[in-house]
Amino acid sequence: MPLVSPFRTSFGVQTTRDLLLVRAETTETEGYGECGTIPAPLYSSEYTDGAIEVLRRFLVPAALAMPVPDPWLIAPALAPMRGHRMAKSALETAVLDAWLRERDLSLGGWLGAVHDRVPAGVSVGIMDSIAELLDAVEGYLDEGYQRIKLKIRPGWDLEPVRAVRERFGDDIPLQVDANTAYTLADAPILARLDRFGLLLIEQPLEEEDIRGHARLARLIRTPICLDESITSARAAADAIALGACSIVNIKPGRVGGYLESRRIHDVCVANDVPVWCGGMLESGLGRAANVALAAMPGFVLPGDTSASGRYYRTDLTEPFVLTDGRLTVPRGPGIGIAPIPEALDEVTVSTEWIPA
Ligand code: OSB
Ligand code: MG
Repeated sequence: MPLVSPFRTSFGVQTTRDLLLVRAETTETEGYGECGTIPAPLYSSEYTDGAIEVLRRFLVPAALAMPVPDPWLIAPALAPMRGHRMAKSALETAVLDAWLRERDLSLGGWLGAVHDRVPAGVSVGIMDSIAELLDAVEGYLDEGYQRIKLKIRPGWDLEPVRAVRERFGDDIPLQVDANTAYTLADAPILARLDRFGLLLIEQPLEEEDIRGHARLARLIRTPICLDESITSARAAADAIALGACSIVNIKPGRVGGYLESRRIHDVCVANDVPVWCGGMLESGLGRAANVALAAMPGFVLPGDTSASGRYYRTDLTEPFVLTDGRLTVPRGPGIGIAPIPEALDEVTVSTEWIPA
């Protein structure tokens, strides 16, 4: 699926999204799960062809061997296979969607959502120039986005943040995401971001560097939020206990699905740690589920849950639109939304059916 504009991070640029969907069929209904992987293992160790392979060879057969397709039993059934959380999440979500549809329950209601609509933030990629960045941010603010996240990397950090503050003022909720691009030796540079009153800095250091984040937290005033490092509720509990973060980005694919996402939410709420919902440039299918999650009570910061138009000219589903800077939580059964068959056909390059 072509993106409306290239999305550059510290680890690379995406101009399209190579989308992997899992569809679970039952006798009565079907469900969808979207895999968050990108084509290369640059964000995490997972990548799309690897996810296809592990689903085909290991995960789907293990799920099909279950006596009943119970969403609570999927993760335990897949646990012998290490890692591959995005692939597991796609599979679990497809089964969960079908299971909820059979019971006429919405994902939001089942998760414990307390809001009908959720505030939307937007993640703004690294640009070729400050002028281009300011135009992009202006466009998003005009559309009503309630907070801006700037992707940063060494050499694209202080200047873009300063420029956005100078142009749009100190009141716009602003945060940055480094996607692991710094080391502890960069602490003096990161401390210079303190004066800009950022909501948070997301994942400045390596995924596994929990102790480094805890040390950095004592060297800078901007709150540290972890993304890549938080792979489970246990990882979240450890990072919080060690002082490595004071805010958590919950991205369902990264942690293996919505059940684990809910556990992370609960750990964070118990520790007074604010959470927000991250994204992987999902289509309307992944977005629907993310928006349901983001309606839970601990999600007190706007997430990377942007409208369809921020990513795609034509989404796979009815588009998510921004009204007063918010997206509406789907109410229908399951994830509450389904692909438009023609839109799905248009972008489908291959399908594979694994019979029970
Ligand atoms: O780090 O949050 C990230 C996209 C791809 C990989 C990693 C990240 C992102 C985003 C996009 O920031 C968030 C979105 O879906 O809008
Ligand atoms: Mg991030």
